[in-house]
Amino acid sequence: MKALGKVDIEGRVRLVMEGALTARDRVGVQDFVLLENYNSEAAFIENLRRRFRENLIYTYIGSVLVSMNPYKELEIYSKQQMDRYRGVSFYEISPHIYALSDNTYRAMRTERKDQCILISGESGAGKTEASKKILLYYAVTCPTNDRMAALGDRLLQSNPVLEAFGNAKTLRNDNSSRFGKYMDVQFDFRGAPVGGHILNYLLEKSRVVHQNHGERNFHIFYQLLDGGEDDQLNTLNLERNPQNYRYLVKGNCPRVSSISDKNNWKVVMKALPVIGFTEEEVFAINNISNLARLLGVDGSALREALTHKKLTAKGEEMITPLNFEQAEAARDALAKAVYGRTFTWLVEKINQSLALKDEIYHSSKGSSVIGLLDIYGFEVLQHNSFEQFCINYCNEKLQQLFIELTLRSEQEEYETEGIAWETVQYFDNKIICDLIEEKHKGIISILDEECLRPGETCDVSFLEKLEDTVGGHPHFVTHKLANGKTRRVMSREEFRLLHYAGEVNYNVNGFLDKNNDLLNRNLKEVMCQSDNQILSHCFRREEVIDQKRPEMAATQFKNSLMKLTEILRSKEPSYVRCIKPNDAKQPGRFDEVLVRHQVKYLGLMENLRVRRAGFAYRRRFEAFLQRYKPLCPETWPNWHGRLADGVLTLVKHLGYKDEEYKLGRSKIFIRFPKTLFNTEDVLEAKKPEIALTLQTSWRGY
Ligand code: AD9
Ligand code: MG
Repeated sequence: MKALGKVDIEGRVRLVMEGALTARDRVGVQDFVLLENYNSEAAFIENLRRRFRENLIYTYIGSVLVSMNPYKELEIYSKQQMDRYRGVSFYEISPHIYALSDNTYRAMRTERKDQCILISGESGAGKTEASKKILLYYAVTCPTNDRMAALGDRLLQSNPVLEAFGNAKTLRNDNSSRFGKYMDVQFDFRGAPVGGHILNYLLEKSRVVHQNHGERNFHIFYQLLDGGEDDQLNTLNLERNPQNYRYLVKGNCPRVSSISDKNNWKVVMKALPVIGFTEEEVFAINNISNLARLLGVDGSALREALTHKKLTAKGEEMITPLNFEQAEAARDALAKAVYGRTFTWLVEKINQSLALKDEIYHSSKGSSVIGLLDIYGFEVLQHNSFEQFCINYCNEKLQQLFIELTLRSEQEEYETEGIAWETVQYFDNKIICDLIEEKHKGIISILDEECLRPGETCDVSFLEKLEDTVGGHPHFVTHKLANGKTRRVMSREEFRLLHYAGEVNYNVNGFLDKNNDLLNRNLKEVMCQSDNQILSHCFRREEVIDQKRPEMAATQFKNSLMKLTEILRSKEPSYVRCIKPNDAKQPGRFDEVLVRHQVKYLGLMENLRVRRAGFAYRRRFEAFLQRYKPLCPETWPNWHGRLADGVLTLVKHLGYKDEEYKLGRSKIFIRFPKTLFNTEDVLEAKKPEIALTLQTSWRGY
């Protein structure tokens, strides 16, 4: 393929691959709105496949970026590539995560409106990688001075630290995020990044004490054992082999070929001081990695607390011994609490380091924000539990927001342009969100009630309660209700939700405990006396004295999601929809069944239908004229009248029929891709005649 110098719409010379200009058939269309048959899922998937084969992993649906995980390093993320995308209009150049990053940034600067980028997709689809690329783009391309450069560094360095503590190897992804993350990057009036803030969502704490076969505990444990200095391990009384630890041995998977724990340990240890952790804090963090020992608390008090339960009944304290299982459960609860709270502390510390400094804050009036959401994707495992229930509920909420916002923005665009809106049929998943979250009647409320109800409650009584209350709901099924009607056999301990993304069976075992998330009071008492500075920060005396019950886990999560949707609603959204090509984590493999499933549940066909409601393609008058004016003697070389009149003269000359297009206030809307392709072909054919150095093509690559 030969590189040619081309002039783009803004008159700058760019390099374009010659072959790509004539390769629509080989590499598909770069925007799904240009598919002839936009209702055909097969055509959609074929387009994805062609592009994937050519390593073209990005494709648009209008302004939404669809990203395929290539499972290999592509040479498309260099500084030169970043420069290519700076200040360039979205559709004038091949689709890229940098184009979306740049576009969002420019929208923030010119419209002075807060932005957010929502990244979704199933586990292993490439969400975290995408969010890192966006952050890198801003860190490299935004204006900065020395002080700000340090901030960019801290933003980037927070990633390996959070990943060490919050990510783990799962069957689906060797580096799976086990927490949700929303990060705000704040920019000053000059467009320089000046601050950041992270909100974290529901860490999967149960992983600390249990891992499924082939999975691991959080990366940090293996990093410490593999990468820690001998002295360090001696002080902590640790040995290198992870298989010797109860909490690390369950998945029987101490090593992962794609991961170097030793190197990652070095990266984390380097990153911690950059983010502002003191030496003592770094040491204290290491201590926590050694959960079984060295909690910095009095040994006998801990033993007592782990084997006895303290209850207050009618104002009197009673101490009862625990049986073996109860004591094990108490130990696990303690480990989970310690890890979970340490993680929260870590995020707080990172936030302090990223916080907008006072003096910058006051000088940055009119500053704006870009928020980045990288949250765990929809999960269907062999056994789905409370964690999957929360994760999938979260995805359900985000899908609802996505549909609502894309529809709204389309309608608004039509309104602004003065073009009649044609109603689109789509599935509104609000009904499923309600089933889960509705006050008093939803699954979460019923779960809370069951946790609080005095007397004998258990997971099965929760299931029965569900059957009584939401049994008639069209998206809810259990063994009893199924009545032999379902295809898949269900056990008596499961309920099934018909999510927008597909059916998932949840096993109720452990739901009550996980929702309660309680730590015995005497364990809390011991912990708040810890002389480890992090733990004494995480376990406060007030908590022991205050008898009020904190909110249950699912309700806490529900409330934090409500807040998150409010934040997102207040900003201008952009979307990255990630797709995983195969389950084997291999490059070059395109598993059609798997891809089709994701296209379905990401609602991409729906998205395309909304985007195509009536019109395939729209373009601002000046851009349209600039590109096609050589095709009409009256508009060539320049049109001096009103832009709309120029466009009208041009399309009349080209023979557009009335039903093929509409003129809005500032844009032309074209109904069929064919019309546009024909015009492109005319332009191509006329090229030698008009002796024009062709502008960058928008199609086909
Ligand atoms: V999960 O819901 O946190 O389990 P993610 O975040 O969607 O999941 P992640 O970004 O971690 O997936 O990607 C999984 C792996 O795919 C990465 O570790 C890379 O090995 C690979 N990947 C993803 N995107 C790219 C890419 N753009 N280029 C190269 C990639 N490799
Ligand atoms: Mg991730």
